[in-house]
Amino acid sequence: MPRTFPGGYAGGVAAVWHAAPVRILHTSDWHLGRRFERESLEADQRAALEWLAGLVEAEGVDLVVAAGDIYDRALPAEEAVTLLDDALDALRAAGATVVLIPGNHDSARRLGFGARRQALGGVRVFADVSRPPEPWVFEAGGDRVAIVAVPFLDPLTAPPPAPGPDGAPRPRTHQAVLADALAAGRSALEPLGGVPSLAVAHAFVAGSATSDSEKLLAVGGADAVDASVFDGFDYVALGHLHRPQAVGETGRIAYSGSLLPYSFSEDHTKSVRLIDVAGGAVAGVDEVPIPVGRPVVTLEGRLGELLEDPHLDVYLDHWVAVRLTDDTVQVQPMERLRSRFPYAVSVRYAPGRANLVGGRAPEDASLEARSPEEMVLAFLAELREQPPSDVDRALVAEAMAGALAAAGEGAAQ
Ligand SMILES: [Mn+2]
Repeated sequence: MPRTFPGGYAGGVAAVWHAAPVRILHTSDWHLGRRFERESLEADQRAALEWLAGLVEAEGVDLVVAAGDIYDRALPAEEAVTLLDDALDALRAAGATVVLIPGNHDSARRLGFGARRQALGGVRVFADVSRPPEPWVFEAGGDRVAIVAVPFLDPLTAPPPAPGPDGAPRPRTHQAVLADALAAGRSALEPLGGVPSLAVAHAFVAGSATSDSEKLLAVGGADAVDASVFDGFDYVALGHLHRPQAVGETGRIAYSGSLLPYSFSEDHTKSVRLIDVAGGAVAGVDEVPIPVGRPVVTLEGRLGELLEDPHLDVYLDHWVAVRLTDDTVQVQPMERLRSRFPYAVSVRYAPGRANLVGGRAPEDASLEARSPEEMVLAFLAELREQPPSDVDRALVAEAMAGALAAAGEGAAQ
């Protein structure tokens, strides 16, 4: 019986593409070690990676390509390192070779530790940001594909871009350093004589749809690259944007999207891509939904309605963010919401409604008009999701007076 997955995918790809000699799985943005608000995602990430290894085995995947942001942080927690170690073992045991590149969240140096030894064990980590990429030819069942994997290049620390045609220096932008790296990869492909090529990169391609998870690359202008830098490659496996999407209409350049939803703006289905290379060309690309992980939802309404509306039962297993529209401050809203929605992790008052300090709308008090003391109290209230007590007020007043006195002394010196 074929292995079935929710979302309409019934494992039918193998039947259609049975003749395909090289099957590649494109994934990215695992962000191992990431928390959702303050909640651990370790169990969800482990489950998603186990599902991935199961898919590799069921679909006969030869090569898994993870296009950056493997870890969530340059200094990952021990649990995250264990998770990656276990995932790589599971993918290898399922029969795949693995390609990794660091993204902007990873430390290239740390992810690249032991890369030469890892390669002997079937895990290729392309993390050397100091020199142009060299194509690596992967072979399975008589078909070949040349991989040009470019680690995320920070324009400020990567080798400077080559001078322009007029000999003038080019600005240090992500566009320039990535274009140079890919151009080097492209010319190194030429002697291979028409082997199908796959580029791997971590970048924000202009015109793609973002979410709230990608702020570090300064999405929205300076760091965007033009899709033309990927000209000439048969498939481009991208990481960075968390929403699965193709760039342009052919599906040749695509983001697989992240492993799990990592922010409330990611209320779409997560997926991975299967790429088949056969007879010297890309023979097909398919999207496989990821049936693991908690979906996200933002609910807006009055606290009483949110606690009772039976239509909201479908969100009991979601990560829930709440925007309250009550006109008055509610008592312990988070605690009450959690009694119904166990995975509620964020509650705010909708703009223009009661805020948590004294029931005054935020618009009434612009930042300039508020005293430092009010700002600290508002911050405390938001952090703890309850109004400050008299003791809090007294402590803040005392601390402020002390700080102002100290600042006065400092200014006099
Ligand atoms: Mn990224």
